[in-house]
Amino acid sequence: MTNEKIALITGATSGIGKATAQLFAQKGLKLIVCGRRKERLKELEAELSKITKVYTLSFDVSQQKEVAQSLNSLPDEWKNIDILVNNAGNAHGLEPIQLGRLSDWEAMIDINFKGLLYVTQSVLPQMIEREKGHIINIGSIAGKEVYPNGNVYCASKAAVDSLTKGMRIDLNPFGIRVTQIAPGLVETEFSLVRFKGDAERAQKVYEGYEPLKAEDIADAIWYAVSAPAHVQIADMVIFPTAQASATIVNKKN
Ligand code: NDP
Ligand code: 8X3
Repeated sequence: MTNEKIALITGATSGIGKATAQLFAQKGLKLIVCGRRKERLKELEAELSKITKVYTLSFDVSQQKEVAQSLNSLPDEWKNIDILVNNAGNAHGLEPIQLGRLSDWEAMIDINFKGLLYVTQSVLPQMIEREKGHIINIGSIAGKEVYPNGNVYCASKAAVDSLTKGMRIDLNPFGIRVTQIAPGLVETEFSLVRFKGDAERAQKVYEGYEPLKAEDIADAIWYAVSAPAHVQIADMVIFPTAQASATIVNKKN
């Protein structure tokens, strides 16, 4: 892969998105790294610009106007995005439906699903015009199996699962590849966000077994991105070895 390719990664300030940005930089891709936390974007830019060209964009994926304005503001030399990694997202809360908070539900629908659509809508026209491009949507095992108290998060990821299939069908005439990566348990800031900063509760999610690392998912994304042009990885489910389904994890304590 040449360093002419440009990848845009949402949610690059942490976890899977950050590890993907670091791997893509090592592989020589030019990077547009996105997230809301500007300080973290600056730190990432300082780190990665030693090895590749980096452009930072700070926006909230759930705000359609902000998304469109940010992406329209890209200088001409950054506009032709070859690889879009729709990664930004989180779970907010883990409660039975009758105890769920409206603000959490809206955050998950607006960020995980509508945000992915907003970013895709802004990036797609140039891919369609050039009849090339690759979109990677980060779904989840939660989008394929529902687990107790997962309700709205699972639904938001099931929406990503369906949307990925729909995008693949509609973009087929344009030679644009569409991939879903659906991880199981990955140790990132995910649980810290889900439990609203309760670090002790978040840590417990990853105890008693070896969870995936963000780098494991970055490797899978790279596999899909670097496959020959005639190969389209449609969907990849990735578990830690200790995990067998959304609800079965072989914990040793
Ligand atoms: P992290 O919490 O570590 O990272 C989430 C990223 O998303 C951050 O960079 C955050 O950046 C960004 N983000 C969140 N909300 C917004 C927003 N409104 N606008 C813009 N960016 C936003 O979690 P992960 O790395 O684990 O999560 C990445 C993706 O992987 C998510 O879609 C998640 O659902 C999915 N996933 C995670 C799994 C896991 O077990 N960890 C398993 C399966 C899927 P910032 O706060 O700076 O905006
Ligand atoms: C993240 C994995 O199982 O916590 O999507 O939903 S899980």
